[in-house]
Amino acid sequence: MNITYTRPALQAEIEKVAEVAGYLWQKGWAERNGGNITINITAHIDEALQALPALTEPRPIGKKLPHLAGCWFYCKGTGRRMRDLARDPMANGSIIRILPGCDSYEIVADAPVAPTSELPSHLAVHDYLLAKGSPYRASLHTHPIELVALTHSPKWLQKDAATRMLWSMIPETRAFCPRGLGIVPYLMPSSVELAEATIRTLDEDYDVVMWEKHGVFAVETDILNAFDQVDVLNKAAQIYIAARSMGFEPEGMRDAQMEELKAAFKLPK
Ligand code: 2HA
Ligand code: ZN
Repeated sequence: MNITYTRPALQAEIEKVAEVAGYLWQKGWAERNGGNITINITAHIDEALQALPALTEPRPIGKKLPHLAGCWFYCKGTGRRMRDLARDPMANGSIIRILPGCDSYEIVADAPVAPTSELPSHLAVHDYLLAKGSPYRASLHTHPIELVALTHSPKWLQKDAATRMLWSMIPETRAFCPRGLGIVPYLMPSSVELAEATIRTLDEDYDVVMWEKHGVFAVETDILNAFDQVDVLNKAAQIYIAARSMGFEPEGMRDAQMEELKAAFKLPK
């Protein structure tokens, strides 16, 4: 029995995961088992869930994350495909709870699907978000084609070079991704170094971080909003590439137009 069925708020969060997983697949951003989703669902955990026995023995996280005391997460399963999550998120992911001590977890529902190999990095990001009092509860890693393509040129790896170009392609980009695109130079996937660099870059006040020649990592209040930020940024990259394919360098919005937008939307940067 799927434990979310009788809990509309929790069910709604899981349905958002399925919806976004479908978009990632349709966009070609989620080949094979590419990408990850983790959601902090602690706010939706009731006493009956608290009392559920674990499906597995405690498993080590690999680090101590003190702000995750009492937290629960939905996590994509390791090796699972986004296109399968889209059909059945609870068969291709699982609900885990962090155990007292904050350095281990157990799988509680619906089936003992082992969480993503990126779990320590995702949990470290959630720990960081809670520590700073952020309302963000969703984290998304995916491989958006045009954004990844940009990172193959050193030009777009300079701090905020891609941000300024992307913002200037279409006004919505700055309005809806007001913190722009942080950059993390290439690091080994799943490494501690990559997790640490991601947190450092989020802390420089970005919601979306670009991993050179790999993909993006986005955080937001929920998974739909995390997806939207990446979608808006990637759309701007597509416009840039479309202009280049037509044989010219796009002009971009003028500085005065960008400043006008910043004032009108009261944007942070
Ligand atoms: O887990 O994309 O970088 C699948 C990935 C890891
Ligand atoms: Zn990846």
